[in-house]
Amino acid sequence: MGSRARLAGIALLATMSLLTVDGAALAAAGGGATGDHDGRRARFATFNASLNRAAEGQLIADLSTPGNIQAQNAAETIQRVRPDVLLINEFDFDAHGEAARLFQRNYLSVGHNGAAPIHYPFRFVAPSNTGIPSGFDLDNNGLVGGPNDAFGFGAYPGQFGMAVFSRFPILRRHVRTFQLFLWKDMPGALLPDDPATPAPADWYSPEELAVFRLSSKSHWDLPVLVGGRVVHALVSHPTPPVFDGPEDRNGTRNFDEIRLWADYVVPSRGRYLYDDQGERGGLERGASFVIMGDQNSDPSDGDSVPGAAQQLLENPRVNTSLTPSSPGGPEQAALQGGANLTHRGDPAFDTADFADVPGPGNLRADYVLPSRNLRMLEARVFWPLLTDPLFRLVGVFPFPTSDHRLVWVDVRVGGHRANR
Ligand SMILES: [Ca+2]
Ligand SMILES: [Ca+2]
Ligand SMILES: [Ca+2]
Repeated sequence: MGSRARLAGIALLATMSLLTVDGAALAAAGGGATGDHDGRRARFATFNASLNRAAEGQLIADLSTPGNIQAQNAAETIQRVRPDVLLINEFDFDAHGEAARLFQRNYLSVGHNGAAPIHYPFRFVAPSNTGIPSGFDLDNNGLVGGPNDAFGFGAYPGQFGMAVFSRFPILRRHVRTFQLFLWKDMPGALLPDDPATPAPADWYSPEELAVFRLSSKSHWDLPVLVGGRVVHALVSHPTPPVFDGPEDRNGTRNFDEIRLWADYVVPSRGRYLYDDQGERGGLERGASFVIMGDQNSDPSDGDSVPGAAQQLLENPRVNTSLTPSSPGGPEQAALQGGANLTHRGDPAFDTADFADVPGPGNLRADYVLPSRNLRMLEARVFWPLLTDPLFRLVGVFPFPTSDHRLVWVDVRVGGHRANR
């Protein structure tokens, strides 16, 4: 019997044995949440905070003291929004979770510019495919080695990784990770083609496909206990669809990395998936989830494979009754011009400030997408107007914090009929 089957009963068990799990931490989790009195309102957020560094160990060094300005800005952004469950993308991985611990201690636990400190009793980090040498010439430049030949783009193992911070308990024994799932094992995978040869789908050799991992970082299913109910945080960071050639190896991979969660949440489609522990299949029917992360795909603009983001946005199990928006997105699109002037998407939904001339312009790249059985209460992108004192936290290029904006959604877990 797999861990997923056992998870069905976990909410009741956890309610019965709250204090035996981790009494102090659970009290903090319930007491500090944005939560209404029954603890079932929860704020889920995704933030590509650009807490990556060029050299291994540098992020730990930067976070070891409280003086790093960019990390202060990221922490203040989080303190202003006060998420209950937060995914940080581009947070360099280390095996002992040292960077995440230091970010909590030296940055989140310290108030910045009048914002209150914020404490997350629960954290999760795990290995990322970025920077792990594949041993193959994946970019076909005639050499083996370097960031482009790693299982995911990166200069050292774990660069551009992920970290989750939570005020609610993460059910660690029921976490599923998909770091090792092979791209070739996805039925109908969009395997890239070398246009210089007549054979189809042959950019990667059979030997390369035998080891090629779909996830450029990892995909994690983290069951979080909110008000006695389990909500699965489904987090990832698909590769940017650019930085390649006519074979579009990154665009096709981006599409299928997004597809992993799109299939995972639909029971009839997710049977082919296997996690890093060898367990097969996707989410059980009726489970609640929130898909979070920088998907590197805008539904209408930019360079991803058409339909990539729609796999989630038009998914029968995903709740899109509200779309996170900001006042700053339209203001900056108008001020920055360039590619933004020809975009089809509403700039109020933009979450990333990319180059405009030349460049893709500002895009909707970062998503927080609850399941339909969670009621969406509010949805925002943290992108203040130029006149707002907090604009200093987002700024303009070169950015004081990140080229991405924090995106958050409030949901109500249980107790109400879900919206459709
Ligand atoms: Ca190479
Ligand atoms: Ca070919
Ligand atoms: Ca821009």
